[in-house]
Amino acid sequence: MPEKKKFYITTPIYYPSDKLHIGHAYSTVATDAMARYKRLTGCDVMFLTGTDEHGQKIEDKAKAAGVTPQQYVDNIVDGPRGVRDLWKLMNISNDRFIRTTDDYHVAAIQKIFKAMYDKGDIYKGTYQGKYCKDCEAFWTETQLVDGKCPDCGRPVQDAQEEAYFFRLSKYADRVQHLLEDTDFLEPRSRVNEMVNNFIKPGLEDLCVSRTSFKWGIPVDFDPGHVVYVWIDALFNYTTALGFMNDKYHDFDKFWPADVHFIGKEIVRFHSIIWPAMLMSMDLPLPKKVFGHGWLLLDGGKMSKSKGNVVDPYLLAERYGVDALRYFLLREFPFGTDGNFSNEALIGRINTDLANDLGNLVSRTTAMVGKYFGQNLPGCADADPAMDGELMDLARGLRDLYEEQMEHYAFQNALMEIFKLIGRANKYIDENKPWLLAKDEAQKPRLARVLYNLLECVRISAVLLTPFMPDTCQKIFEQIGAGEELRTWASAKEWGLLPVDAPVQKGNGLFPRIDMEKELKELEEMHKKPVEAEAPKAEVPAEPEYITIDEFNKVKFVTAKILACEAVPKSSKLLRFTLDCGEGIPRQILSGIHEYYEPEELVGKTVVACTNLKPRKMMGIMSNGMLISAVKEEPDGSEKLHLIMLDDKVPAGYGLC
Ligand code: ME8
Repeated sequence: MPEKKKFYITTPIYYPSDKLHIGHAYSTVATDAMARYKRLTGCDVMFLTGTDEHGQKIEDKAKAAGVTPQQYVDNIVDGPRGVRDLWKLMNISNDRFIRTTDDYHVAAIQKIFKAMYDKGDIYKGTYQGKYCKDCEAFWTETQLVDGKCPDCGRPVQDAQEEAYFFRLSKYADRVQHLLEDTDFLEPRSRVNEMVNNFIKPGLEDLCVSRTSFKWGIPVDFDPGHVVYVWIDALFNYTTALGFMNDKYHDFDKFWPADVHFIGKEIVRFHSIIWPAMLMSMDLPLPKKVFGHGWLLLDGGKMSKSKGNVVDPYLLAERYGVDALRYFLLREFPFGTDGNFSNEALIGRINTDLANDLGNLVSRTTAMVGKYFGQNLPGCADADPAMDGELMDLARGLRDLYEEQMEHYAFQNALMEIFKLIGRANKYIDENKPWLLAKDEAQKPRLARVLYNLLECVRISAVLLTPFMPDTCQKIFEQIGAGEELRTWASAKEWGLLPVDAPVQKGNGLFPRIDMEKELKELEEMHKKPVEAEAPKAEVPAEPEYITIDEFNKVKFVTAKILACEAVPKSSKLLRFTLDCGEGIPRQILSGIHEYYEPEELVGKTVVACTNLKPRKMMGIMSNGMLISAVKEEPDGSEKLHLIMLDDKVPAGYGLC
């Protein structure tokens, strides 16, 4: 068997500084469709996604929430309705998920940083410039737009600190050649922007460490510095395969990546900085970087801080995952921006999915059932005049689709499929099966018409699978197409469905939505804050702190056990006579008999709290409490160890 072609594709790794929105889902759904398409064509695919978890923004957010940065990101990544849940819901078929806080990645980044430093490509200097906290990006004066961050338009801060720099300038010529003379970066329109705005004015060396915050990967040979986000983030594409670590072992198999899908605002990092860093590490470059457009809301970028985000959970739960996946990739050309609106989404569901695809499947399967029961009988031969155009269209579809998919033109690929679906619906009207059914002599022709429709449905469904996996599964079940009729090869072959395949009409695939009513309901919902729609993921509650004065109120002293005996009639209590350095012995009762025999404790030095209010137990006064280490087991039982000190510690010392 010839070896399968490898295909390595990545999404950007997401900042878990807030819940993800539909713009994030756009990148991931596109990557998923591409990965599924490549698997369909027989490739050995590696699809990587993950989260980019370091940086000041996350440190700040965690602080505001009263939790550690690790707790903060853990909750957004793994908590309820977090990143992983969202990808599961959206049917994302990633093979791997990297978190930049994963130990193997952290250690690998330290090695990579050191290797670039040893090579002389990273050096120490002083950073002076402008910093955008939201984008975690440094800018020079000339790059600012109206004095503000050129990416997000927010104010920037002056920044000056000792920092490490990457010698980006050294690689300027090679990167320019890569961009101008190869098709490394797509769409092509982004090349000019990169060359004219960033390379031609002179590439400046890049600040790659920070000392002003702690939440990052420490530079292990210079404490106080943490690796600044882009080395940490970009090399995820290699560490997740096992580069500079032993966690995985498929770097040689999958690197270089076939394509990185990314949003347009991070094209600069991926098409200039990333290749330069790989050059520095003497690693092969990815074959392609594709910078897709943004989903806009009211003409502006979605962002949590603008409060104009759209919740993908809400949309998927309301309209179905496949409808949402289809809409995202059908409505907007992948390379350019598109305006998201509920009207457009509902419109697509009603026209393409309910009217065209849904109707074709339900009419065809219903007619087979109505006129023939579950199976077609033998069919008349195809009639070139009536059937030829439809059959040619179906036979030629896979090639047209492939051409578009190979260029990441999801919209066009879907349009090709829907041309066949539209043609098939028209074919029903032209052939009027309901009239054929009235004439017994026309039954073989009727069977042929329905068979042709089933084949169109089958071929369309094979090619739609990367976009709407669950729906296509249902379609295959309804038309009785087994696994071998769902393959890439089968999508080019007309006439593979057995004539007597068991056809079964199922439930409608996409119910029509009453646009007016739906828009009204959405409007009502949007009056509420966005968070109200989805239960807020639980951020661990802020710990209840006590002040130092409160702590100092508790008096702990070292105590020597002078005598110890069991309390009569109690299975738990032991009576201790203690030297607490007070001149006269102190009596304390403690419920630890099930853990210790009295005689083994005499002479030991322990810790007692001596200002706990005295209380009587079994009629005997207890003047304090002995301190133990206690652990509650999952079955409700406890493990307990009396805290014992070195016998050399004298009695009566306070603890601080
Ligand atoms: O940029 N429309 O993370 P991120 C389309 N951690 N795409 C959008 C979008 C929108 N409205 N909003 C966001 C980062 N995106 C870095 C990546 S990769 C080594 C490090 C896209 O969570 C955005 O363009 O801010 C980007 O590609 C992705 O979501 C992650 O954005």
